[in-house]
Order: sequence, then C-alpha cells, then structure tokens
Amino acid sequence: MIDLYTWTTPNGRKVSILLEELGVEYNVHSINITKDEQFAPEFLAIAPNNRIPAIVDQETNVSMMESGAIMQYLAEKTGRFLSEDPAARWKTLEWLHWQMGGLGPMAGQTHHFVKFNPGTSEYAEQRYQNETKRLYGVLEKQLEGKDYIAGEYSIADIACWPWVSRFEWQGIDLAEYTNVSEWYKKIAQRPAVQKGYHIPKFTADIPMP
Ligand SMILES: N[C@@H](CCC(=O)N[C@@H](CS)C(=O)NCC(=O)O)C(=O)O
Repeated sequence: MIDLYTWTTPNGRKVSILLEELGVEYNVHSINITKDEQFAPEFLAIAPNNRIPAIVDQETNVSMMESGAIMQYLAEKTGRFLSEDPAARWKTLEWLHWQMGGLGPMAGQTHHFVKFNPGTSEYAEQRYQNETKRLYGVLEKQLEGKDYIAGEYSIADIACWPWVSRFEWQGIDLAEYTNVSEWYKKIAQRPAVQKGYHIPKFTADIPMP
C-alpha cells in the first residue's frame, strides 16, 4: 500500500494519475498548501522540502519527496511506463528531467506572474511566458510524427501532461501547437487521467482546448 500526500496541483496530479494508471492501492492524504499544511512537522518528516507530492511505501518503508523521483520509483517497482529497452528508457528519463527542470518550474513561475500577479513585474511576466512558449515549441517538435513523447505512453507523458493542462493559466493557445494539442486531448480521455486529476478532490473539469 502506498500513502500519497498531495494537493490539486500539477506536481500532485502527476503522481495520482500514475497511481491510477498502475491500478495500485493507495491512501490519499490531503495536504492543503493554501493553509500551510505542508509545514506541519509530520509532513516535513516525510517531505523535508515542504512541497507536495510525497509518498510512503508501506511495503518497503521507503518515503520519498520530489515527483520525478517518485514517478521513477513507482515505474521501476511495477515495471510499467518506463521501458526496459535502454534507448527508450533513457529517452523517457531525459524528458522526465526536462519536465522537472524546465516545463514545471517555468510554467509555475508563469502562473505566479502572469495569472496571479500581473503588473508586478513586466520583466518576469515576459521572461517566464516566453520561456514557457519556447518549451511548448520544444515539446511540439518532439511530438512530431509520434503519439507519445518517448514513443510509447510513459512517465514522461504523465509528468508533462498536468502542466499542459494549465495552458489557460499560462496564456498558451494550444491551437498554435497542434501536436501538443492532439497529444493532450488523447491523454485527457484516459480513464486513469480523468480519475487521477481529481485527487485529492474535484476542483473543476479537465480544461479542454
Ligand atoms: N520539484 C518538486 C516541486 C514540488 C512543488 O513545487 N510543489 C508545490 C505544489 S505544485 C508545493 O507543494 N508548494 C507548496 C509551497 O509553495 O509552499 C516536485 O516536483 O515534487
């Protein structure tokens, strides 16, 4: 059994969607980051960086923060969504890290400056929105002629998809990125995505372009 500590954000949804895809049993612990629950000592003991998501695997006693590491751990534990073929495996990990170091942090800053605090820093708005657009362009190119980022549906897709689901917050017109748009809509139809998106609670329907 896995304990999942999460909230209704892209990083949290990455793990709840993966757990739904895997069909493994898990307990959901809601950590309301708008009420500073991520600073509670019990949570910090599991996630010292005071960020969701985090997991505890009761079977192995492993506790883990950082969504990318959690996804790799779960994929390796179950042998799913991370190919054993070296070329496909490294391609998947390359794009998982691209999301962790690029798409997530940059889009996250775009949410802060463009969606929630417009007018506070023109430089930051332009810097992060331009970088987010550049990253969508990179993803668009990677998806050319492919159904999924690393060929087969993998943890790279599951990591990137919840960030793209915030395209409206980022001021992104998905019509300008046809490969990303098709990929996004296809993944949105998966039952595990439709369930995992609404963990730990329903906020709104999955945004559709
Ligand atoms: N690199 C971390 C980032 C996690 C992260 O930034 N989580 C946000 C929600 S998406 C959070 O917990 N924020 C709480 C805070 O800012 O105090 C990961 O991928 O797990």
